[in-house]
Amino acid sequence: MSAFYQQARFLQSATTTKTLPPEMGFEVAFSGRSNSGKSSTLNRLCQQKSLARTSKTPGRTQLINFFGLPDDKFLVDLPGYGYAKVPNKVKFEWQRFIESYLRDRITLQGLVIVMDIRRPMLDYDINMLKWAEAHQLPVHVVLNKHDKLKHGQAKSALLKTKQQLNDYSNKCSVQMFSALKGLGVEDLSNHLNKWHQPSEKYLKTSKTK
Ligand SMILES: Nc1nc2c(ncn2[C@@H]2O[C@H](COP(=O)(O)OP(=O)(O)OP(=O)(O)O)[C@@H](O)[C@H]2O)c(=O)[nH]1
Ligand SMILES: [Mg+2]
Repeated sequence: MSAFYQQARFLQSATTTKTLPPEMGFEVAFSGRSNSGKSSTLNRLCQQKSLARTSKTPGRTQLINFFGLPDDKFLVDLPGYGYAKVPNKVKFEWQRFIESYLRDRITLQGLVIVMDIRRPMLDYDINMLKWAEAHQLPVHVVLNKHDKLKHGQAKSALLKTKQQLNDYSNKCSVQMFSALKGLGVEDLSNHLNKWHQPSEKYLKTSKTK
């Protein structure tokens, strides 16, 4: 179990570009459909029950939440798209804000897309993957709620998703996970460790700044 991620602490929330923390170090963002278990995955990774707020009500995370780790490393919990009970105008504003964060944030090293293993690769997930491919941002897909399926079904969901990810030209990987049972934490932390290092994109951009 990685003791490194247990040191995560809530840093700040952002609702607009102006309230984002300064760009420094390396960060990894967790995205995915509402209710897929992004916040639960973060909590399990960091072995803290209530680091990120989770809820049975989809749309609970309505802000971009930043969590700090030692050595200027960060984890970011993004709001899920889709279900939030807010007016369309507000939804549109969030969407623009999240898109600008994903597009412009030079410290962003990779995107974790959390999916419910029973319903992986839905429209929104595909849009995120296409977007990440267009920006050549590495993606790690976490098939969460593994505990909800029998082993054989989970295995075939993993294989199918792996095949689908071959269609994308950016670096994509996939694993099974259960935030509830704590399965797959080691794989996830090993993967994130690779991303918490300077990427070519970061080195190029920081040279031109
Ligand atoms: N069975 C099972 N339930 C899970 C698992 N992970 C999360 N859940 C449940 O799924 C629901 C949503 O979890 P959250 O972590 O709040 O999901 P989220 O993706 O952060 O949701 P938003 O912030 O609304 O976008 C909660 O009721 C969790 O308890 C898991 O691995 N297994
Ligand atoms: Mg959440």
